[in-house]
Amino acid sequence: MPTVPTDLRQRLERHHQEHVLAEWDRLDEGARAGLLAQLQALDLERLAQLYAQRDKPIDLPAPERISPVPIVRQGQDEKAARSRGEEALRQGQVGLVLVAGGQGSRLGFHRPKGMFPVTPVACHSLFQVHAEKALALGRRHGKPLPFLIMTSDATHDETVAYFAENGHFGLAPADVAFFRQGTMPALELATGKLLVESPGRLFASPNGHGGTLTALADSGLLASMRERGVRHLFYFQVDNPLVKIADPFFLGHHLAVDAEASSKIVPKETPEDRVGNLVQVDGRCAMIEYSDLPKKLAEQRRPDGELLLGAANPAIHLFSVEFLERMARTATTSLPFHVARKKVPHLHEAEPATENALKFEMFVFDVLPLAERWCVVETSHREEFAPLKNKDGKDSPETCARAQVELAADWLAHAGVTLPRLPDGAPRYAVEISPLFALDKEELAARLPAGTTIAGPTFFGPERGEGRNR
Ligand code: UD2
Repeated sequence: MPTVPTDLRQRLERHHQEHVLAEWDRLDEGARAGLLAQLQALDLERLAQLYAQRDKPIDLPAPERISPVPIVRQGQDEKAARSRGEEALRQGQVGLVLVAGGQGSRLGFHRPKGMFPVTPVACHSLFQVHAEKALALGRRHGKPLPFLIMTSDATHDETVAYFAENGHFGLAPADVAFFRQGTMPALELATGKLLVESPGRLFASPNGHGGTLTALADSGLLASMRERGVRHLFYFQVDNPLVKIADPFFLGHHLAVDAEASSKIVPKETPEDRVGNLVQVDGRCAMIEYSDLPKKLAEQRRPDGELLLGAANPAIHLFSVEFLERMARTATTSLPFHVARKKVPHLHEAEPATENALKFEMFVFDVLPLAERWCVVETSHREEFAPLKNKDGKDSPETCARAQVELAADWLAHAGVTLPRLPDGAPRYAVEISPLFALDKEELAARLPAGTTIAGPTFFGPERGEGRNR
């Protein structure tokens, strides 16, 4: 039977955490081994520090150090950027990193969020949309893109099984890799004590999307990307079906300045938008969460009426592999943990009425100021950002489906096809364009059969290479 090493017991006592061993004598061999592994991975010093600083406001730079980021506008150097990006895709220099460790709890969907049926006609899942874009992009440039999917303990097994059951949506299984992010324990808000989920098991939750850095390196995937000749990784979130995966225009601008980290932004609509703000601090790119941006700064406007700090974060980035390697070596010590107060049910409190715990997460955008060279490229909500977050209202399945139909309507209009509308302006029928039918409006225009009209809910899918009324 495993025993508790003396030095571990002493460390726990020194940090007043010995209660985690209360059930030790009643645990079987497997449970003891599991608990020991959890305890040995803990950095009790750092947890104590995080608890001590729980009320400390985030260290914001003085307002005079914060300025707008320079932005590459849509269409800027379009042709040159696009062809540079396409060349990198043809050379197989680009890989994809999808972060899918979060669960759809705000959405009321108790499976990996990527499995949510998001598309307006065929009800394809977020995972299918992303995978088919990757497939189509690889086919277009004659080089498959490695597709790396970050999962968490909560989403891993189901995600892996889902891809396998669906034949990896046409991708070669060897091009798809799943890697699991790390976890962080939670502390009791009132006492700073580690929370115990069940006898022999600490409560732990995913360590935030900042965990991508160490998880990519620890899984060996970063090294295998380098061996494969991949030099840049396109990073995106699972919840946005509109994302233009490895957009050649974005890639081209990133490559033109030999950037280590690049980000897309969308114009902020109001000062109160609940999105991160991309800003410049001392000449470096940085993100300030909406909750941390002082109201006065958030409300400042330029002479033309636009918000001065109006660059919102749709969470779309490009990172050079070299930069990620450097970050992975230093990230665990240089990335801050963000603290959130949450209700966490645990062994001694099954249904907390109020926030009873502190959870800690790292955020991937905290690496942005560490990039020596960077660029920021503009996109729009309409073309590229319709995140699925909530059950109802803003960013819900309904708004997300509508955004997909509106984008399809724009592409159809480009091809000379009008989507009929109701008197209030809403589309009369839902329309969906599979990435395997067309990846962009130019491809749609080239593929649409002459005389196409929309007379019912319509899915332009890959099956017969033509639109199909449903
Ligand atoms: C994020 C950004 C916000 C805004 C918005 C755009 C943060 C803190 N804020 O808000 O500034 O740009 O996105 O949509 O990120 N994930 C993991 N592991 C984790 C936590 C999250 O993989 O431990 C993934 C999750 O599956 C999702 C993404 O990261 O794909 C974003 O997570 P979120 O929905 O919690 O982010 P949100 O809406 O707070």
